[in-house]
Amino acid sequence: MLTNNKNVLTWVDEMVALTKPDKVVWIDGSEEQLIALREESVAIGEIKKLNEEKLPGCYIHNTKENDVARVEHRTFICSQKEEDAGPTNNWKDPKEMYAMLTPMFDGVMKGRTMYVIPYSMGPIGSKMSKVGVEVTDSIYVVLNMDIMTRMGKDAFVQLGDESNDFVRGLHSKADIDPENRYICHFPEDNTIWSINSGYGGNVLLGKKCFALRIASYQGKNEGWMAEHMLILGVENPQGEVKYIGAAFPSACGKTNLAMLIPPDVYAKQGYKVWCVGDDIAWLRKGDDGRLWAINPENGFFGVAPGTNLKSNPNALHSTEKNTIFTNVVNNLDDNTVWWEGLDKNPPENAIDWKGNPWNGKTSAEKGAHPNSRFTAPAINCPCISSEFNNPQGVPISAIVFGGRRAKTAPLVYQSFDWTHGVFVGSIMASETTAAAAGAVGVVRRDPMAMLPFCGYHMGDYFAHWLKMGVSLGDNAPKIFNVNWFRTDDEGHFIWPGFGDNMRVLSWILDRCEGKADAVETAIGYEPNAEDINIEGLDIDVDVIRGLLDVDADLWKQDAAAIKEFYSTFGDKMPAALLDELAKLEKRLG
Ligand code: GTP
Ligand code: SPV
Ligand code: MN
Repeated sequence: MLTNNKNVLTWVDEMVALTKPDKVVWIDGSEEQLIALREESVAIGEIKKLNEEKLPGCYIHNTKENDVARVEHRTFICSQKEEDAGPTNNWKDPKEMYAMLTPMFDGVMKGRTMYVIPYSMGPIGSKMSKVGVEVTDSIYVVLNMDIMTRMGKDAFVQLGDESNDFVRGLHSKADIDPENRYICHFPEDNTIWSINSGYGGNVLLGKKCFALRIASYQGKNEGWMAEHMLILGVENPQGEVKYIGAAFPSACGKTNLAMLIPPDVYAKQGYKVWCVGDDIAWLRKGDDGRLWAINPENGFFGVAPGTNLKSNPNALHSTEKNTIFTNVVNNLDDNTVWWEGLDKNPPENAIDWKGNPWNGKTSAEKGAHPNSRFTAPAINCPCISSEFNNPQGVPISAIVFGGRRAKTAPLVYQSFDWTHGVFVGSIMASETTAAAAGAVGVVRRDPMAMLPFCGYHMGDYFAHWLKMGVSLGDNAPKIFNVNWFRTDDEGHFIWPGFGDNMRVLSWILDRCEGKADAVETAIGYEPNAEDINIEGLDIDVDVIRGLLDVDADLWKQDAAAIKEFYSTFGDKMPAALLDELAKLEKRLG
């Protein structure tokens, strides 16, 4: 036993009585224990060791073919009252859900080992951090949680011997049966139950389940925010660093933006970008009245396809050691990994993500799953921020929303004020991606990139955002919206994106400091096309003008769709946002 905390011990006893494992192993986080677990995981064929010279400490894992992404249709928020989950979540009465799941968990770990994983979301010793305990029958989960969280006995020190404030996570792979797969949250009980999956977002319970769904609910009650945001710092040539939090939906560019390398025109002046986090931010008003953010995670669970030395060298370097790859290609010639978009030289003698022989030169099928991922320690990242472990977090100057929009949304615009900024976040829409099961490329509303992750009624969530703005007052960050994904008539992306997104961040920070001009449009403040630095790019200012164009007809159609979307929230929809919509319609004419 690693703790004397009776609340933990009683709960673990209950979970053991329910799932009936042959053996219970408490995870202390020691290297010795991890070495033994990696060996065991290799021995049972769950993971395979990769080339120790080329990829030291790295492993590859394949999930079942039916188990490659989050499953939103099988994800539930089980609050006492249905209206507390709201219309954007699947809801079931907690009593009914426990009653349905209990027989499924009964004896599910017979013949297996239960691993008890204590972990901290956020730096050990930070007032903003919170503790979770996950019990699981998967070594893969233990090894991933080791990278993604502060795992082991320190987490119990963080919790203390008396506290009952920890998130109880129960996970079993069971039979990986997609028909009986459930990812269930009981926000009022600080509890998550997940069964019949082995895929990241469904089973690494510290991530989306705790750090967003449960934490967003806690944040509403405790006066802070849990958001689907990267955190980055931009250092100017004088050495001052300003921090930005940016919310984009899954597979829409958070990891890439968080680690961007400024283009030459900025680099040679001395600009640098530092990564604090790539997926989740916990934000709180500090003693100085500003908004401060920590990254609750300790690693990156990043999208592999498209990651290469040109698009995101920092992410690629992060995966060069102590990384777990899931659902990528295994190159058998040198026992390394490959995925679409890594380079133009796919291996010929390889195993694809389904575990079949694969020849990248002749096969018509993709070798890596579009949602294949790497789990890499944050400390591996060449541009990891010096503030990564700072218990205070970092002060946020700007909040940026964004999504994949082929047409409507311009490259960048700024909200008129906080309330309008909350409106801008609430009307976000994006094309769906492979990060969740279901159709890809369909435009859907995804407010603040939180549609699949908000653990309570989205109308109340909007109200919470508005309240935070009142509390922050003049110290509130400025709010912006970006779109890297506008396409031309042939469907090609117009904006170069990736490192060149620095050119847009630069305007954003200049606006925060009152150093850049703007034009008032119907949707918000936009840069003058000339104020986006295009030195070194092979596009001219007219292209920028086009990217900033606001098509009133498209926006009128969008306004109608927003009205319909808003109506689903009934009387929980804050009047201030309905008012913003009316004002937008008026400005559009
Ligand atoms: P999650 O981990 O699912 O939350 O995703 P994410 O938001 O971190 O997305 P990520 O940075 O992994 O990018 C997802 C995909 O978008 C990758 O295939 C990238 O190559 C692509 N992408 C990222 N940034 C840009 C950009 O600026 N322009 C274009 N065209 N594509 C981008
Ligand atoms: C996302 O889908 O937003 C991810 C990956 O970051 S997962 O952990 O599966 O949620
Ligand atoms: Mn994400």
